[in-house]
Amino acid sequence: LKEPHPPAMSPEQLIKQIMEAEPPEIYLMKDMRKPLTEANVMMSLTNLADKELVHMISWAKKLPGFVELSLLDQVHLLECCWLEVLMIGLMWRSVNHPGKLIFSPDLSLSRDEGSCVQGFVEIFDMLIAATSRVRELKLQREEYVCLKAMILLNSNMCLGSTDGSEELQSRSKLLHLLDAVTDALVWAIAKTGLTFRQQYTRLAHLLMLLSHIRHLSNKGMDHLHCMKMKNIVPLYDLLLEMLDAHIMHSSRLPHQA
Ligand code: AOE
Repeated sequence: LKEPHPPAMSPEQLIKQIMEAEPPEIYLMKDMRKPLTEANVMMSLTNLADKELVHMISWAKKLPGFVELSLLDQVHLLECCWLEVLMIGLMWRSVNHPGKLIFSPDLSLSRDEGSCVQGFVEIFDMLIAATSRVRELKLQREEYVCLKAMILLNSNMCLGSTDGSEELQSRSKLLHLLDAVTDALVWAIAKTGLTFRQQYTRLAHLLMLLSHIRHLSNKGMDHLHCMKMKNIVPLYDLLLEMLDAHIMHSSRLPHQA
C-alpha cells in the first residue's frame, strides 16, 4: 500500500504556509505589582509555557505534511523539541532588546531580574549570547520560521522504532518534509541577493545556531529538573507527567544528556 507523496509545493508556497502556521503572541495579563521573587517568576514562566505549548501543538499540525506522519512520530517529535522551539521563539522576540529576554509582551526580564531564580543566570547568559548571534546574523522572518520547523522535524532522528510498514512510511515522509523545508530555507537565503559563496556560508551559520539551541535546551531541561526536585515549579499534573517522559527519553540517549 504505497501512499503518494503530497503534491509538490514550491519553496515560496511552503514558506507562505509555514508563516501562516505561526502561533499568536501570548499575553500573561500579569499582575505587575507582584514582586519578582523566585516563586512568582517561575509561576509566570510556567504559566506562559503552558499556554505556548497548546499553541505549539496547533502550529505543528498546520505545518504541511506533519499530520500525515504516524501519531507516534508526531508525539515523539514534539516531546523531543518543545523547549528548543520555545527558546528559538524567545530569541526571536528578544532580538531587538539587547541584554533582555522578552518572554511575553508583559514579561521581559533583564539579567539582574533573572538572578532571583536559582541557577537561571547561567541559562539566561547563554540565551542572551545566542540572541546576540541571531542579531548579528540579521535573521529574517522567513529564515526563522524555516529553522523552527527544522528543529521540530530534525529532533527525532536517532529515536524511533523503524519496525512496521506504517513507521517506515512515516520515516520516509519525515525525511521528505525535512528536505522540502531545507529547500525553502535555501530559497529564503537566495532571495537576499547574496553571492553564492555568501549564501552557503549563511546557510552554515544558520544551521550551526541549531546546535547551540539544542545545547541550551538540554541545559534548560536540567535546570527545570532541579527546580522540580526543589518543588519550586508549580507544574500542572499533566505537564509534570510529560516532563518526566522527556527526562526518561533523554536518559535513554546518553549523548543528549
Ligand atoms: C523559554 C521560552 C519560553 O517561551 C518560555 C519559557 C518558560 C520557562 C523557561 C524557558 C522558556 C527558558 C529556560 C528556563 C525556563 C525556566 C527555567 C529554565 C528559564 O532555565 C519554561 C517553563 C517550562 C514549564 C514546564 C512545562 C513542562 C512541559 C512538558 C512538555 C512535554 O514534555 N510535552 C510532551 C509536551 C509537548 C507539547 C508540545
